[in-house]
Amino acid sequence: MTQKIEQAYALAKEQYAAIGVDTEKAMKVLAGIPISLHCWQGDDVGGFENAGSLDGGIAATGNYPGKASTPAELRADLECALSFIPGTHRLNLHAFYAEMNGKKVDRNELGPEQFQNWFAWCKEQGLGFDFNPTYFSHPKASDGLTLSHQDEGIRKFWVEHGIACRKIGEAAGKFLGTTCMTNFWIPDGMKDTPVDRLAPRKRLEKSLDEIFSVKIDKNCDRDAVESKLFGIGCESYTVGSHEFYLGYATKNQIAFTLDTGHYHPTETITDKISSSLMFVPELMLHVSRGVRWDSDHVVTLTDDLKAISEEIVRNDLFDKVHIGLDYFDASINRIAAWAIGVRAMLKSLLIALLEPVTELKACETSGDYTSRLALLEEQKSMPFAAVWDYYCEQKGAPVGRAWLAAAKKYEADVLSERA
Ligand SMILES: [Mn+2]
Repeated sequence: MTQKIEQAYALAKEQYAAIGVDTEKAMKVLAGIPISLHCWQGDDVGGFENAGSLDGGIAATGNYPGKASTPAELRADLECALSFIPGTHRLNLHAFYAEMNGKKVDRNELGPEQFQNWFAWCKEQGLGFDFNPTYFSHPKASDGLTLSHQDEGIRKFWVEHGIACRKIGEAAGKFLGTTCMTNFWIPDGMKDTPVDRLAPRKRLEKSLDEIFSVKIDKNCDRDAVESKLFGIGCESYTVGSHEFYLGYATKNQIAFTLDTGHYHPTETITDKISSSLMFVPELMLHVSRGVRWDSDHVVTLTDDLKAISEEIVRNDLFDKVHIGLDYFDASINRIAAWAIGVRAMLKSLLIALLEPVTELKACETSGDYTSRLALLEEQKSMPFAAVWDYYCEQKGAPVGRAWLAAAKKYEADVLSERA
């Protein structure tokens, strides 16, 4: 521990103690919050099926050299990113990152055997495992419809994929001893105004009912459903809209996923956290940063991000809110993209954990909105960075900008050697 970091922390600790905030406790809570690290930032949502280009209304822009193209490369890159991130976290994997070992296994036939290397790697790295069925970049999804498809054969195929994925999640949860969150997002929608908005939604409900009717161990795997506003090529209608899935999750008491990029450009998810949790048992967050649209920019320490963390911390929702990231920027070093996003997420949580919540709530309860506003404003210039640096140092993660030089070195030594 360098002396300067210790001295800065000691001063910050005193300053926070003076307003009734325990920095040691804040760091202890932070260390217990895992962030689910999305594998798909590492290869621009490519997957390992070599099925062709990315579709499903999502797009990664940029062509930065050195992206991972094998499971071994992706895991090595994740290990590099994780070395820049303090704490113990989770892997969020999509089904099309399966390892076939020379066999041809279609998505409806996937099983835990195609994910053994991922499971073992998570165990070795001390990571939890979250999972996602992949309802895009596949010939049977080429017309933009999957679980809501009018063709019974195609719909059934995707139902089978969903069931297979829940079993994979269950196997992962059992193997790793930590519950897997399996998140369902489908791209289904239409480019132009549909005549019948109802029938596809009825088919989607039927498909989900069929998928979730298969019994799995809830201690090992739990289901989450993710809504969306629109995608590229399906601007006019999305079958799995916000209202559809909030209703479905409420009716069936499963987790609801809030993706920060899946709402209107001026709409944030902050206020949806407490209101959804009135009626659904838990939430999965897909934290992203949309710029003008669902552009999936790297998460940074914005006011929006801080507001999300404040909601979680002020209401003590650590057991009910699962935090995952969901973005993909192909225009910069992909490992740096992970490090920047996860570090920003953790910083926002720490900032929230360093708030004098009891005092702020007392101001509000007593109607002293002057003090509420004044204290929130003063809070912004408290020395959270000294606590963050100390936390990183304690956890053996790089302090401040130090990680960037290590990322550049990995780029020069490893990424630049890739075809
Ligand atoms: Mn998402």
